[in-house]
Amino acid sequence: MFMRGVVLAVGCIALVSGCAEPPDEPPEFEGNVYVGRDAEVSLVATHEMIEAGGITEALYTTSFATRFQYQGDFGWWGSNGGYSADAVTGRMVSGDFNGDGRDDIAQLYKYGAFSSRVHVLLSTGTSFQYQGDFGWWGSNGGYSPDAVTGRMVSGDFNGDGSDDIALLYKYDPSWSRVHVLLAR
Ligand SMILES: [Ca+2]
Ligand SMILES: [Ca+2]
Repeated sequence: MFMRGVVLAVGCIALVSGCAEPPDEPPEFEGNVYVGRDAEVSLVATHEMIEAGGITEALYTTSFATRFQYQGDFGWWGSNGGYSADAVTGRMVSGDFNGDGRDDIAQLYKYGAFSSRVHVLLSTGTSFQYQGDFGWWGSNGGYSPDAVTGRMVSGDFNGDGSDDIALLYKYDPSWSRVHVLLAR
């Protein structure tokens, strides 16, 4: 009871001393602004003051991208034989699957009607590194890759910092389930 009384008294003093009054000047901007989870946008405050209609405002410049730069025909990864692009049509997603801040690629590769594996291409920032035919997950029987074509997405569904995969699996025209592959 004594502690509660002290807290109430401090609160009253703060109100009497004018805590509710607006500050004379707006707080000065300092530091960085973060957009999304891993994109750091450096705001360069020029403090170039412009006046319009009697209102003075600070002018800011940003470093947002406005174009794409082609990285060459060789690409960041490829296969000259043995890897069918048709086998992953509609089952290719991007996400930061190893949580290093760079988005990667995952492809559910169809080996047969009920045989598939999730191949992963980890980004180094300048190329993709194929993580092998065995992939990060797969099924040799009972799981139809065709049942999730066009219904595969990625996101950090459990909030641990690594993106995961969700697949809406069609069992029949009126029965489906969202299957989840958590990145470990
Ligand atoms: Ca990554
Ligand atoms: Ca996750």
